[in-house]
Amino acid sequence: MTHVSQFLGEEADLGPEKRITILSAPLASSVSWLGGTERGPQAIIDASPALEVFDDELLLETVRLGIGTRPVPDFSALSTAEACRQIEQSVAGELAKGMFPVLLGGEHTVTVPAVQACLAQYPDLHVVQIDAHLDLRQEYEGNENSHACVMRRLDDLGIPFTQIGIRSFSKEEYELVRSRGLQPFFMSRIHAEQDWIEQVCREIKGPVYLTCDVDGLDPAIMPGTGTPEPDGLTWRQTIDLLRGIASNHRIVGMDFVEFSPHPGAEHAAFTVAKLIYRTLGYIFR
Ligand SMILES: [Mn+2]
Repeated sequence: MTHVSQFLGEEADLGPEKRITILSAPLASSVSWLGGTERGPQAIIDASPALEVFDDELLLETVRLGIGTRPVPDFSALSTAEACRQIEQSVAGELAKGMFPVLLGGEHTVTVPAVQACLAQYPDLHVVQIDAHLDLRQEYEGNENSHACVMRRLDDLGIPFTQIGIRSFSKEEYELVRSRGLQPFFMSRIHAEQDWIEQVCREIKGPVYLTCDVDGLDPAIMPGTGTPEPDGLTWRQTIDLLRGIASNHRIVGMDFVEFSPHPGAEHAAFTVAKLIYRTLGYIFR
């Protein structure tokens, strides 16, 4: 199969002056159940030319903002630490050029170096996490850099965060939430409180780094992930949330992680591509 080299394919050329960079981070070193996240970025890029560049909600051609795509690197021979070093450097490089970085994972671990790069530029950064999981473990299977620990590592850096779509966690993680007085947006809370999006927006104080673990979405629309959990966010809930955040706050960088292509569920890659495209439209309109 020949791969597409840029997000949106040839139609990306409709935006000659690039302001947005799609970066790929195909890291897959800490797989919990179903693998394949190393193939995630390319699968999202391959599905993206099927998008209609005229956004059906925003009624504009977001592509004209200028969306560039960097080549997908090969991380298979790198240690996690070296891959993370390269990710931090690439994101920092894009920020220094005034570009808006969109990182495609890969496992969730890639968020840590991307956030570190953004933090250097925006010291009052606030991380918004869409996810089925809290990812607050101190370590998982002996690995502190597991994808199951990513928010704990950001917490170690003292970064404030808001967690949305949560419906799977350990006793240890729940006790940490209780003892620290954290108030994640569990799915039970989202179902019970009609104004949950306003609550999310009120909680955010600084510029936003958005990390979207695609398993936050319901597996019915997002089967392409290693750890599918029932009762996830619908498409409508997800885009309403992202529209709300982008309308009220400045988003300075984002990632879409933990996507893994599964045969027979090709629509999932397209769904991630559309989610990225729609979110860019909300941010830059
Ligand atoms: Mn997750």
